[in-house]
Amino acid sequence: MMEGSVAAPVDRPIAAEELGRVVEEVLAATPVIDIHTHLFAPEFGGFGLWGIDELLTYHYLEAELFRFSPIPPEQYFALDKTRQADLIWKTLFVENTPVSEAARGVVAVLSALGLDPRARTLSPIREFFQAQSLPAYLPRVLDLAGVSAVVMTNDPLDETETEWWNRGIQPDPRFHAALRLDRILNDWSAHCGRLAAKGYAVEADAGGSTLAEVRRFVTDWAVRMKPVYLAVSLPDTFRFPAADVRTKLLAGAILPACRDLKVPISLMIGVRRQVNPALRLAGDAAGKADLLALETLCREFPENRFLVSVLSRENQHELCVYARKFANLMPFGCWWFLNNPSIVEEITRERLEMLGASFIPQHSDARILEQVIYKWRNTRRTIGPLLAQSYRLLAQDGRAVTRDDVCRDVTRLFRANFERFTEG
Ligand code: HDL
Ligand code: ZN
Repeated sequence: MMEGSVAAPVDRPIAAEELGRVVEEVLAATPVIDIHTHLFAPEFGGFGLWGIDELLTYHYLEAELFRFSPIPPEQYFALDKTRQADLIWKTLFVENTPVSEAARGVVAVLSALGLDPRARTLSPIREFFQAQSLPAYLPRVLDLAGVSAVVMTNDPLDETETEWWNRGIQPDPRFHAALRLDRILNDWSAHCGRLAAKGYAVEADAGGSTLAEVRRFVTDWAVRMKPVYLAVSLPDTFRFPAADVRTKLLAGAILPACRDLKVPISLMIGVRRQVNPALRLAGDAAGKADLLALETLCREFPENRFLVSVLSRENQHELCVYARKFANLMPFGCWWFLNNPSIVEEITRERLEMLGASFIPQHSDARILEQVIYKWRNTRRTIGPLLAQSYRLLAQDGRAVTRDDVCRDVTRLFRANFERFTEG
């Protein structure tokens, strides 16, 4: 509760001039479910990234480094993590002003942890992180971010990750699995041999018993991971149906597996992978997709649920239109290059106008633990005024809202829509 504010009775209409404050209070008091991240539960050992060196070598900041520094990428990547972080700190935070979204995010994290974002060197900051112990530090970070649950990204064909699963680990209950299918759906020819080597009778052309065996592989991993959804990122060139293996596998194995498992599939559409391979993880870009594929999937597979994010700003409005046509389509997040206040504002306003509170506004996509602090602070700071403005317009049109209304809507947007869409 903000100092000096008196909580209005929950059923009293909120005066227009109080709306901003009440929405801000309710957002601050409502822990969110972060439905797509690259975080790992602490039980995955070193897989879970945290601390200043990881924060600074985030691929968003690496891309920005190469715009300011003449260092060739291959020379940068040859440095060790500490030297990489030192160079990024000096270049983006000391020699220049950290005004970009990703750079300002590191400043926000340091401030939230009581550290000096104007430090000339990283030594004092490193000392703080070296003094942290994850069991006590992780809940502190999630509390600072107002995050109660996190969905990971789990790849059943990543040998280092599967080693952890094969040890029978039980992830911290705040961390949920999402079974990621990129290698199967986007690069079948390179990975079908690995399924065959694991005893699944699959073929390069997806013929024979491939569809049943891919379904068995996914089901076997779902038993271990207990995923809240299956997921795949898809290129801007994605078409469905098409005369390709992806169509066969999606229609004949993955979507049936989702129906068996009673989970949605998350489609993240519009990524152009490795447009500049020299930048490694920072080398991906975005492209406008043809969402006719999504229209076909939602219509032809009414028993499946589609959790969808699109990477191109130009695809956002049509995603809203499709969400009005298909109740089995749940738009979510302002993904990756869209997660900037100017674009989050535009996307969220059109979603509120076209969908009411029936969508999932945001996910963090965090790769490093502390990023949830700034990504969720930004989300609350950007979306709060938009929600308040929707209520202001509603009041002007004759229906004031109460604190109860605000609590119900914020809970639906940041928790209940996801919980309902993913319940079996
Ligand atoms: O494919 C994805 O899940 C993307 O989110 C990529 O991981 C991307 O590199 C990313 O981290 N975006 O925020
Ligand atoms: Zn991601």
